[in-house]
Amino acid sequence: MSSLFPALTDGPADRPALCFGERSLTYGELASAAGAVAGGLTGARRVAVWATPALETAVAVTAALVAGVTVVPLNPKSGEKELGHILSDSAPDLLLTAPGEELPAPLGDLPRVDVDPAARGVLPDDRERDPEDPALIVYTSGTTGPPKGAVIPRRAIATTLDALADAWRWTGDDVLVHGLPLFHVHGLVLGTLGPLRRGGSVRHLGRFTPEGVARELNGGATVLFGVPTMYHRLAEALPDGPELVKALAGARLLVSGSAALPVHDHERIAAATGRRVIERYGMTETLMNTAVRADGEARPGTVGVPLPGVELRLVEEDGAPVTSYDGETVGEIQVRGPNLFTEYLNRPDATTAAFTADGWFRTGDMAVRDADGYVRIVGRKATDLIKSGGYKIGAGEIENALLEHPGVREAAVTGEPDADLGERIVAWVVPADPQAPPGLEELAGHVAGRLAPHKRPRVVHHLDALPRNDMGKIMKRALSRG
Ligand code: MCA
Ligand code: AMP
Repeated sequence: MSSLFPALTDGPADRPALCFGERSLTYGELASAAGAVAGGLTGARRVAVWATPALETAVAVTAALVAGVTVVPLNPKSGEKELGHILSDSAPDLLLTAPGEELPAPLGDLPRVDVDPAARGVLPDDRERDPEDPALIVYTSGTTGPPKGAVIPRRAIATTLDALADAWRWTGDDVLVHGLPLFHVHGLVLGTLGPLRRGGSVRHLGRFTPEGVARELNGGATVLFGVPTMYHRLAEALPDGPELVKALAGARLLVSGSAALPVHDHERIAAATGRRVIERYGMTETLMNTAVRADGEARPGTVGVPLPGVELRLVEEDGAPVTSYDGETVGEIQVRGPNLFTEYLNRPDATTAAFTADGWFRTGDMAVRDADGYVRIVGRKATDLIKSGGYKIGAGEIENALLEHPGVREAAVTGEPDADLGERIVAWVVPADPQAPPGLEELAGHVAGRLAPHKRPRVVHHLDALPRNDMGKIMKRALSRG
């Protein structure tokens, strides 16, 4: 396999690579800084990275990947329970972090390496590394239990980024802007490793704001990546933002992903700017599966066509593949191809269950296909998976955290539509003491502190009992209907 990032060694050294606020690195500087970090990784097999939206995170991940060391990106807002699970499951040898970060207790004795973007070293040669070697372990929620670590090999990263380059004519001349977190595939693989593989540059906003997007797109950035919540906030800001209108109108590509972009937001942006946002569809386990191509029709409500190398089929309840592209027959999306992960770490049971006997990955997403092959996602198989702000959140994980609160006797969690977040997390709680039920602030703080702030409930309902069927199973549909 060729190098993951050829531009680190082959391209002009003075070409801009990374920009986080006031701090930036050229390819020459990044190669040197990553070389210095890589020099400190001798003997390490797997490292955790404290993935703040900062230059150090990008340097740390680049260094580890070039050195052939697997990266476990950590959400720096993870609560103790979530962090404890990820650390014991992935057992990293070291933690890479920006200097000065105060780290929470579960990181305890893990040896710490402070990343210095100004350090100088010699970059290792990664051209002979095995494409099947694990590059990243990204934790992703399921319907029940704690998050699972998806093991993503080097070839999946190279394949997906090259397929997107083909679909979007993405080149080293592109300057990408985004404000996505760096501990998930969207912001890390697509948003950071993507520009580096192309030899282009990324400008990270640190924190997403419509003003930041306008500033960067008006200042030379060409492509924007975001989750639908970000596009919703852009749509809201457009009526009072002539600079933003100009910025979006002038961009080469506006790309949304991680959840469905509501047609209403799509149309508002199109009406105000004359530009259509295009969608692509992926998963932590599969990286990218489909995309609306740069030269294709940006049809609202569709995620485009399968990317080069990706086999995609729809399968009916009885396992029979859907054969008609009629825009109506619904089936589960199953995919196969070099973009897929290898396994869930330490979870052979879950890995086996995720694939069919002939190697198709079951996405759990339900879709139809139009006559010309465009895929439209219409729903999800599991009601216990919630997409909020583009984050996938398992209901079971939050229920377990709520049950650990002394004021909670029983708990059920559902998602309900939210114009900004797509879905918001709703907790249905039977209090231990009906006279003193724990309120929203209390329970939100409890979940945020144990798991992560984006997993906190936004609404809490108190009930005398949860609706259950004859088997004792909670009837969530009855809850959502009120
Ligand atoms: C509020 N906050 C709290 C609490 N209440 N913190 C602790 N305890 C509480 N009780 C804080 C939050 O931490 C945050 O702090 C601030 O209040 C506001 O938070 P919030 O309302 O939750 O949202 P937001 O900050 O406005 O976030 C919206 C967002 C975010 C920016 C759109 O949801 C986001 O970044 N989404 C991206 C998700 C993503 O990348 N998904 C990719 C996975 P503070 O202000 O300090 O931060 S999917 C994927 O990778 C696949 C492959 C794909 O297809 O892409
Ligand atoms: P995650 O496991 O966090 O990587 O999230 C993957 C899930 O996000 C997929 O299974 C889909 O349900 C959803 N998703 C990603 N992109 C899109 C999109 N463009 N439209 C609708 N859903 C999407």
